Amino acid sequence: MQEETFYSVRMRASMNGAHEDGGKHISGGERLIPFHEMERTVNALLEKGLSHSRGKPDFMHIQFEEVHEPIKTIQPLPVHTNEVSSPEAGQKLARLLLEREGVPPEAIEKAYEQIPEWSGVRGAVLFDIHSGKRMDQTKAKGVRVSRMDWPDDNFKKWALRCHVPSNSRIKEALALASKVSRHPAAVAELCWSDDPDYITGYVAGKKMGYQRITAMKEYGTEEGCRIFFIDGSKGVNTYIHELEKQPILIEWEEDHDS
Ligand code: PML
Ligand code: MG
Repeated sequence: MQEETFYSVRMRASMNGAHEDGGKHISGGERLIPFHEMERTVNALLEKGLSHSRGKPDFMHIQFEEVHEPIKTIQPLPVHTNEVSSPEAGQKLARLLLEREGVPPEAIEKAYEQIPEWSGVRGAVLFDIHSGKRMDQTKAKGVRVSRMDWPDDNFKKWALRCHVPSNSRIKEALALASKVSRHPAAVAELCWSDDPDYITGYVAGKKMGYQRITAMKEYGTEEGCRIFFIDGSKGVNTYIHELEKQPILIEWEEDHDS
């Protein structure tokens, strides 16, 4: 039984005004922590938003709130890193992995046609693999997956064991992908960063785990992507509610790794 009270801490930073006033998205962050870590966490999120390769923000919002829902603890998805020689090779592999995870080729094609117009969406786009249509109504905001975290000491142990760089970007991306993939409506996720200095992305799903791909775009570009391919017949609204509200902590146990 969970004894300690946890808090969801969220940050978003933008330039040329707030997001809702058309400002450019710079950075966001989601944490789930006990109260004694509040000061350190708020400072870390402040630092994250202030020192960003997408630019210097002139708007930042940091908020915390007590979480009343019981926290679920889950394993991180298994990780594999695919080295590719170019973004073209990376994108080709990403399409193949999406198909292997169960996304029909026509749906992949339709989604890719719309990726350029979704590159400014701050959160995730939910895309139905049956109708080939976007399901969420969140426009430029996107769906913001929140209330998840991976305590650092456990993450560091995992990173050492799995030969993955121990940085917070990977920690946050894998925590998110692990949360996103567990719901019955989730089929696969496709993601690469909107940061100009980071080109590794991933495809994730229940069967294949978290498949990192070392080049998904050219350095210097600020067009990112986060699409959740979903089975639209399996309760999209409850899925969105879970993504936003269900508190999740990642805790790796060595025995779970095959
Ligand atoms: C992001 O920076 O917004 C997403 C990063 C995804 C890839 C992280 C990794 O596994 O290297
Ligand atoms: Mg970013």
